[in-house]
Amino acid sequence: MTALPDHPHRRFNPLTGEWVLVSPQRTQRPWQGKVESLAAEVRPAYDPHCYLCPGNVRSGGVQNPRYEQTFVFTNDFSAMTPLKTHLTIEDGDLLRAESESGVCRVVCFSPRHDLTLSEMATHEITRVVDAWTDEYRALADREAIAYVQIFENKGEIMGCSNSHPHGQIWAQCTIPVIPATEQARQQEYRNGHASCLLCDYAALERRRAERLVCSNEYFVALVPFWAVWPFETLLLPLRHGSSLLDFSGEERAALADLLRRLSRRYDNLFDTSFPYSMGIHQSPTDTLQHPEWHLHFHFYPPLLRSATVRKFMVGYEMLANPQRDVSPELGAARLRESSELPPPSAG
Ligand code: H2U
Ligand code: ZN
Repeated sequence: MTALPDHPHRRFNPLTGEWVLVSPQRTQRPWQGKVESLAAEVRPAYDPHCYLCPGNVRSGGVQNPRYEQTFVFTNDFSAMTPLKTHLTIEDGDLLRAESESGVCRVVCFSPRHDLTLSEMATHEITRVVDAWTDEYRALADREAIAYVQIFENKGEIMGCSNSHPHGQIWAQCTIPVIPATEQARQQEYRNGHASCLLCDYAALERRRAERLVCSNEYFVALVPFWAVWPFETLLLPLRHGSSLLDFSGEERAALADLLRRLSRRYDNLFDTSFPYSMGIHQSPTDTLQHPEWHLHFHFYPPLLRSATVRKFMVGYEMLANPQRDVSPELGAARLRESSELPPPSAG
């Protein structure tokens, strides 16, 4: 492959089949727009008003146990609920709707109100990975669940409603749009190449080493060639596995190690508790086998050039396709330079 262009070009995302416009010459444009306020608040280890802290009463009236590690409960305001009656509306090809059923869970990462994943010890993050694995297994066993989406919204600007370290799980009876697209692309690649898309991609990125951020014996974090968000990363296992269930305890501990190291790099990049939405893509839990699926995590952080300037998906991006200024290679270099030491803000 020839050198990457330093003029406007578009890049292909093989996981979604979509394109992103890259405009590397545009990073110097002046910014007089919105400036985010991410002032570090001082948080107590226990907050009597937090609905996720141990022993507190949630807004629905249920009391949390005095949990000491991770704690998982069914969301009191679930976006999907178990099915009562299935309804379908079909008025020709233009008006279509159907019931969607599911289960929503909340995963408290730690009893400590003042921590984030980056400030937790590896063995504590391993418990979070184990909780995700147990939840995935239990939900997969339910007949009515075809897909389990595990995710975390971190920081107010990503819509997180509470600063207690937590994530969510939405499990449902159909495969939602983005995983379904990734599934079709992975299947198509497997049919055409007799190999796995993300196994091949991880090997290629390790050879080229332009977009790697950090790695260990079992997992690698990199900025994908087709990244849309300024400091977007993809974290994936080096060996093939379709879901968390395919990985051993030792591998899950290695995953926790890399999650901690990557999130510390994020915090140190702009010296702030770095906001993002992250989530796990893995095999659907329908009745089929899914050898085409390669487990991976997407991190989508909105910050653009400092703790106070964020990316907005507006204008051309709402109407045409995503666009970025900072090249993925530059994003990866910045994350590589960022330290893995505990962030100075860590309490
Ligand atoms: P977010 O901060 O990512 O929105 O997650 C918090 C979730 O916690 C949210 O989905 C749930 C909300 O419905 N929740 C409860 O289940 N019980 C409560 O008492 C408050 C919030
Ligand atoms: Zn709390």
